[in-house]
Parts: sequence; C-alpha cells; structure tokens
Amino acid sequence: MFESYLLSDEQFVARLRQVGEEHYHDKHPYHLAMHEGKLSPVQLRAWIANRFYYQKNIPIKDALILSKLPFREDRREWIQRIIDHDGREDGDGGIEAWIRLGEAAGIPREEMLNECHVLPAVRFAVDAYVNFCRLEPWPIAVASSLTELFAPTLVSKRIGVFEQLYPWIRTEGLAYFQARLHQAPRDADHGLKIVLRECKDRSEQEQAINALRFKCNVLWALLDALSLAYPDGENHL
Ligand code: AHQ
Repeated sequence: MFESYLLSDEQFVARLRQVGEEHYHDKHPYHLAMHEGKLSPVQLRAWIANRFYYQKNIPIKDALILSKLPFREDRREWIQRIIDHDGREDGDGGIEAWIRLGEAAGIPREEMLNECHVLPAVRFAVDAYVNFCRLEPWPIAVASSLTELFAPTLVSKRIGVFEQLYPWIRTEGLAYFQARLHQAPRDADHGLKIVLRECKDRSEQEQAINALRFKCNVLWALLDALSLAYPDGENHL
C-alpha cells in the first residue's frame, strides 16, 4: 500500500518517468538486437508487419478517448492525433506512411493490409490497449499514451540505425519516423498536461502510473511475441 498524500507535479512526473526507465520497450532484446544491426530481413519485416496492427489501432483508441473528453479545448488538440494517422485524404497520414515502410522493406501492400503476418499475441496485446482506452476513465486512458514521453529518443535512434545498419530498406520508408519526431513530443506534452490537471488525489495518480506500466507491458508483449516466433531470423511457426 502507498502513502495517501498527494504527489507534487514534480514527484508525479518523476514516478511516470521512472516507469519508462524500468519498463519501456527500448530495452527489449528485440529492439537491442535491432539497434546492433543483428535483425535478419525476416525479423525486421516481421516487426514492421506486426507493428502495423498497433499503428492502425492508434486512431481507433484515440477516437475512443476523444469521445470521453469533456472539454472542447482538449478535444481540439486530441483530434489531431487521429488526423496524424488517418490523414485527410488518400496517400496521407501515418498509417499510409507505415504501409510504405513495409513496401520499402519488401513487404507487399496487400500483406500489410490483410494482416496475414500478425501474430496472435500481438493482436491480443493491441486489442487489450484499445479496450483499456475504451473502458477506463478518460484521464487514465490518456495516461496510457504517456509512453510517448520516451518515444522521441527511441525513434531518432531508430532512424540512424535503419539508415546505417539496414541499408536494404529504401530510405523513403523512414518518413513515418521523421514525422513522429515532432508529433510525439507535442502529444506527450498535451497528455501530460491533462494527467497532471485531472489526477486530483493520490489514488488517481497511482492509477495513472499503473496505466503507463500497463502500456509498457503492451509494447513489451508485442516484442515478446516476435522474439518467440522469430528467434533467429527464421520463422519457426
Ligand atoms: O508511432 C507511435 C505512435 O503513433 C504512438 C501513439 C502513442 C499512443 O498514443 O499510445 N504511442 C505511440 C508509439 C509509437 N511508436 C512506438 C515506437 O516504438 O515506434 C512507440 C509508441 C509509444 O511509445 O507509445
């Protein structure tokens, strides 16, 4: 059991950042292997095709959260997340950019869209995230998006790793990650502002910290599934 006093904003942010320090998926062996150039084309294509199931569900979970935000000022900012991924027209947005990442790595568009490579545990982890956002109180659902506090460091590292260690991936495929470098910090700032403003007692603060821990587990489980299915670059399934 924890103390009942309210954490100061500084203490609360420090606890949130500590969750990332300990559990964010930048420390997962699959990412560590990726960053050392050790992933085979099979393993990297599998990561791209499975992460697509996560990416295509982001605007769905964001729309579920949007539907619960009571203040129009928050909705005005939050709706941008959906547009960032869905785009405003064909050929636009992060989901399209991720499909192009797949094509740049040699995965046909059809195989990205038909989810033929998506592993059962990846589907379950992502669906758990969407349902968390559907069912939890909106400040807690917002808190689960705060893994984006840690994303820019990882994504900027990933861009360099892909360019230097996986030159067989055509560089136009990296456009998605470039866009995240300014979208993620903007989103993290807005999400953090909401969480600090809305978590009014220690119990709600601890629920927000647990929501971030849950989301780290979602991202970690996705990579666990890939590690099991692609242990040494060949698909043993
Ligand atoms: O590309 C990512 C993205 O659009 C999002 C949305 C955000 C959320 O609302 O949960 N999380 C997230 C993340 C993206 N990329 C991941 C990566 O490793 O490339 C990181 C992930 C995150 O840290 O939450």
